[in-house]
Amino acid sequence: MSSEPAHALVQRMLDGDRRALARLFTLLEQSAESRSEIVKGIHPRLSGAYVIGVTGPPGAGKSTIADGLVRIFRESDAKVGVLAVDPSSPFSGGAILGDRVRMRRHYLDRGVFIRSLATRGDQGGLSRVVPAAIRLLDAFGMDVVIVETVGVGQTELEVASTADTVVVTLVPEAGDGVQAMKAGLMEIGDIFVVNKADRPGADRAASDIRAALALGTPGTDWNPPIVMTEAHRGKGVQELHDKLQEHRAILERTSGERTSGLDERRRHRLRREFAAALREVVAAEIDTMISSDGVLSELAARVQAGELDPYAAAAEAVGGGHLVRKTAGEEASRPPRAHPDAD
Ligand SMILES: Nc1nc2c(ncn2[C@@H]2O[C@H](COP(=O)(O)OP(=O)(O)OP(=O)(O)O)[C@@H](O)[C@H]2O)c(=O)[nH]1
Ligand SMILES: [Mg+2]
Repeated sequence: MSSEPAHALVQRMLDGDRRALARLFTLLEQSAESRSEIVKGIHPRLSGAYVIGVTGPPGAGKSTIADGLVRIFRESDAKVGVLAVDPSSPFSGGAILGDRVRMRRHYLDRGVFIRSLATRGDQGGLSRVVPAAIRLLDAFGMDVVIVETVGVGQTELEVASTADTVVVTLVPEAGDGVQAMKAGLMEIGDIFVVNKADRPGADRAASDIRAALALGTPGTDWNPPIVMTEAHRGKGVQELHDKLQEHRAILERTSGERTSGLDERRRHRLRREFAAALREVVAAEIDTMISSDGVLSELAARVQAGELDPYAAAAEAVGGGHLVRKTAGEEASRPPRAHPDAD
């Protein structure tokens, strides 16, 4: 049963089977092959779920906020998927347990699906797995997908910034705002949250954020709002939800011939997804070609013999068009290429 093929699982998932959905997530994380098969299989069933990114420093309350948002979205019957990327940050080791406790509350609710993705240490993992996971939840019928990522590191920021609406969560602790600026969080936020507003310094944090935002040059008709929350008590989360809806409405607005901001963001996301898929496919192709007879293994041998440095060899492989695996027929019918060193 564990070896049920991906396409069969996809069929069951599309019929609403949650266990099939869970299995598909495991496959997505496991291999590039099944990832491509799954993404292909669900493609006709995508319906453009709204993607909300929740990012910020470790322990800021992102999961608590996501949980509060789920509750509010469910009141209007919207189906919600949550992806928690690397929830077990070393800074708040209790998070996994916390996530599990919260998860239990939504466990019997068929309109909610929460999944943790472990991609830590795998630089490309995030950009490959997260978009595919969003697609999976979309195909399952989720109206909204919340993606929680820790706002540290370039890859995390890039993943977060491809959401339709990005919520940056900060806390009143001294210096947090400055760190956020350094980490590049100020640039990607559509909505800022000062969580743990029950702690001293919340107003100060909000005015720091306001000041930092004023330095930027957004040049749009959206002025990122700052929402104060005490997420552990559910306070302020409704206001955050309302701001999310407002931002979405503005993004969906089109004026004249101009494409909507939403289309623009999604095009950006699709281009990134394409680039990630391409890198994945090309990398696999290189591994195949280099370990079988052909120009790449010859170049590898020359590097091994010290005749060429690895970069010169790579440049020759690309420049010579050797990354295209040719069939026997093609090889025969093409005129021989001039050797790049010939002149
Ligand atoms: N005092 C206070 N504590 C809060 C508030 N919101 C969340 N917490 C607590 O802060 C801790 C961390 O919350 P999480 O929601 O797990 O934070 P997170 O940002 O998801 O953490 P990581 O995923 O590990 O980065 C938990 O113990 C929460 O109960 C708040 O508004 N005030
Ligand atoms: Mg968390």
